[in-house]
Amino acid sequence: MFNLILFGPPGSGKGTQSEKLVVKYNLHHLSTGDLLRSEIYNKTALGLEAQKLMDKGQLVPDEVVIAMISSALDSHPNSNGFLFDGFPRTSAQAEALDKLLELKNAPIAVMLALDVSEEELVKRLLKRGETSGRSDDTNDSVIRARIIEYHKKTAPVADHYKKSGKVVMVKGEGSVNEIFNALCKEIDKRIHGTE
Ligand code: B4P
Repeated sequence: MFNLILFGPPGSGKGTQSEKLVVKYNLHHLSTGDLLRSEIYNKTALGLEAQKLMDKGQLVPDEVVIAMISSALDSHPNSNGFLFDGFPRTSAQAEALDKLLELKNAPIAVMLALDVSEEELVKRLLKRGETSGRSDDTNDSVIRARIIEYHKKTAPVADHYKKSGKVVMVKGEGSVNEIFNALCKEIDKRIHGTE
């Protein structure tokens, strides 16, 4: 089982790259953002609560997303591996994930961290907001709040994995294919021992 985390600030391209990586490496895509948006779409109690926080650019409580990930892992016992997209986003989520994967004897192999400037992030998200219907993408101040939340609570997650030498920074600006190729190079090194 090959497990990896695609990491980076809001709008860095995690979702975009994940879609391509899961096809190439036959991994199961676990995006907490997508799982939460599906709860919102289905108007569940969890979705209604999550929407209030997401609309302010804030994170959803750890216990909610940890429970979602735990049940998603249980539903795919024979998976070839998981690509975690947008999770873990806090140190508590990282610790919980390590414990869940310990039970499967399949720790995180690598954290690939997309590096993108703040101006580019805001530009991308406002552009997506024009067509996505995502309420957290249409307002400049909500986007900035998400980036502040990222620096405060999410950036320390990389320190957690740096301790075990698992973090690789990848340039997240350029064409989608250029970035995809750079990510594949890092994955191939770990899967096949080649580039
Ligand atoms: P997420 O759904 O995780 O999404 P994101 O951070 O907004 O974006 P992502 O990095 O995936 O960017 P994308 O590829 O789409 O989070 C949304 C919210 O959910 C959070 O704010 C939080 O409230 C909540 N949440 C989620 N997970 C949580 C957790 N674990 N704990 C607590 N709360 C949680 O790309 C963005 C745009 O850029 C797209 O329009 C794309 O087309 C464009 N783009 C991508 N690559 C590009 C490139 N190379 N060049 C130009 N444009 C590019």
